[in-house]
Amino acid sequence: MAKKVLMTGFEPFGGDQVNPALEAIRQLDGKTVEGVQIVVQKVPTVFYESVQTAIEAIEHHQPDVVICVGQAGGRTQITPERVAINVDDARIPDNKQQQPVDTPVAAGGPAAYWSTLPIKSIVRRLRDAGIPSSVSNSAGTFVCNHLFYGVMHYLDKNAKSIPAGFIHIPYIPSQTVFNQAPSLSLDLIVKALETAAVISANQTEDIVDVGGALH
Ligand code: PCA
Repeated sequence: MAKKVLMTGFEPFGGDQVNPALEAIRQLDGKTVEGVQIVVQKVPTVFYESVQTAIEAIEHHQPDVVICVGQAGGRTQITPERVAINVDDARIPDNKQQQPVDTPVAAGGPAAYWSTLPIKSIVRRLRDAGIPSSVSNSAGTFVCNHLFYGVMHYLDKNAKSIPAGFIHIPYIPSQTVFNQAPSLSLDLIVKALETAAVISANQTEDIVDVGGALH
């Protein structure tokens, strides 16, 4: 049977009109690529509700892989995240005006969860395809990290040992017309996410490759 990959994408937030994560996953909805079926779910940029929406989508679709996608404005590359941490510390309010500071995502949960996606393989494959990519060692402390942690915690608590993780993507050009910030075209982002879905569905072991950063 074809492997199924669930991709989630956030609604726009912080005054932005679009979120490239949502724009990109919309283009992948229902697609089958190299025998891998992609299903998608829009999630609100809201603490807790985002996790609830993703959990409902996991229970509905019963995917083999979960990849959450969010915008990291200012980044220059496609960045699979290495780790989710158990803290919310919001620099700006979410889309429901919640702004938690120094509170755990899950009280009593472990400090962190590692991504279980083959992040080094994804980076290597994207680079081979000429797409800028590197591993990120922090998903921040806003709703993206919150969703990443919440999904990993849910999978752990429910003994669902499927690969899951988070990929941050840069702005698309339409968001940077009036401000000096890096962007990648939507086409390239879609290609990158499609590639990440296929690798994650087909590869259980990650490769060993240098992916560290000094800061
Ligand atoms: N990026 C934000 C939340 C939603 C999104 O796309 C973040 O990085 O936390």
